[in-house]
This record gives sequence, C-alpha cells and structure tokens, in this order.
Amino acid sequence: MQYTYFSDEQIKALTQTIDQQGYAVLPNWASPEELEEIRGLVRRSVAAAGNSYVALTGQQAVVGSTLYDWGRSPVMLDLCKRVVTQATGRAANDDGLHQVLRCLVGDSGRRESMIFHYDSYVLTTIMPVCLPEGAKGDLLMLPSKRPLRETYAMNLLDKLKIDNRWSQRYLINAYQKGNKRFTQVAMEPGNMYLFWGYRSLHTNLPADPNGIRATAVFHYDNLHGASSLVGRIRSSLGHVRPRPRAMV
Ligand SMILES: O=C(O)CCC(=O)C(=O)O
Ligand SMILES: [Fe+2]
Repeated sequence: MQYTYFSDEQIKALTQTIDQQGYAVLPNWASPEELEEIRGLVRRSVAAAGNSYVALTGQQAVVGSTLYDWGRSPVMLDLCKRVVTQATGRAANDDGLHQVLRCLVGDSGRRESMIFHYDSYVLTTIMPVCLPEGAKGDLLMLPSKRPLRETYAMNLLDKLKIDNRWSQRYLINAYQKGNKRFTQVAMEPGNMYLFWGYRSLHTNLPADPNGIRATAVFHYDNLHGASSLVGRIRSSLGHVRPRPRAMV
C-alpha cells in the first residue's frame, strides 16, 4: 500500500468528493509488486475453482497475501473509520473490515453481474486487481439513493423492494436507455475506489467472460450489525437467497 495516515483535510476532501461525485479514488493504492502478487492469488483461485466464479471471503481466505495485511492494516482501518465518522457524525462500528476477493470469469461470472443491491456496510472500497481485455465490468451506481436507516426493518424493506425480478429489470432498462442518474465508473487496476455502499444502489456491468475481472472489496461499518432482528432474519432467509451478496 503506497499510502500512510491521512490528514484531517484529506479525510474531509475525500468525504466531500464521495458526497458530490458518488465516489472517490485513491490512485496507485497498490504498488506494481503488490498487484502482481495478488494477481497470482487470483489466477490460482480461479484455476482451483475450475475456471469459474469464485469469491474469497474473509481474512482467513487470503492468509499470506498482501490482501490479508490490508484487511488488518491500521492505515486502512484509520482511513475507513475517519471517513465514516466524517460522513455520519458518529463513531463507526469498530468491528474491523469485512473483505472479499471477487473473481468473475466465464458465464458464472456474468451471472454475478448486473445485480443491483445495497451493501450492509456504510463504506465500501474496491480495488480492481485485474480486468479483462474486452468489457471491463464497470461499477454502476445510483449514488446516495437512500439515507442511513434507523432500523434494520426499514433497511430490509429497501432491500425487498430491490431484490425482485421486476425492479432489477426496471433498473437495467433505465440504464440501457441512457438514464442520466447512473454514475458509471471505469476503474483502473491498483486504484482504490470509495463509495457509500449502504446508501448507493450499485452493481457491476457484465465483463468479458473470456478474461478475469477480479476486485478486492473491503466493507466497513455494518450499520445494523448489532440488531437482534438481523440474526433471526438471516437464519430464516439467508440460505434461501444467497444472492445478492452482503444483502442482509
Ligand atoms: O466487484 C464490484 O465491482 C462490486 C462488488 C460489490 O458491490 C460488493 O461486493 O458488494
Ligand atoms: Fe456491493
């Protein structure tokens, strides 16, 4: 990671940029060597999965990789925490980062694309590791579409409104007709992109199935993590509807 602790001015500027533009970028987050190392992990994981979609979830799944270090890095945690506090005016849930290395390839990768969702976490950061030659699977979002909800039940209602065929179709049509409210981000490998994952309705466009589209995703501040409803609903719904990820 080619960054160290951020100044208060930098944190303010980043937060403002996310608010105004929908996202902010930290260029060259990874060094070329780090990027190459993570690409090796991606290639091995995709091969082990029989050349199909695979997601390495959690710290333990990336032990020994630079991604493991980032997931516990004080610089990264400090960044996320201060950006969240700057935006919300309250302390973040200090649970650490929830990380996923998402590798899209082939038809199974396409099936994981164009699924609009809200994350459960206030802040989402994404660093593309590698992108295919053809369609890159740009990040697509309706930034800050909803506020931070007071209760888990309200959050669940938002999600139920989106997680159905009709709404997904409607959003895809709106995008395809050129609706101006969408923000499309052509990401570059090695840069880190920050946005309000909880508030923004988002997904990635389909990527060229002949190549690998891998993104290192870090979520921070699980807003309703402590809600007792969460556990109950997760256990009753979770296994029935595994997608979109990070849904409940
Ligand atoms: O891979 C991406 O670009 C988006 C991933 C995402 O939205 C998520 O993991 O919650
Ligand atoms: Fe997401």
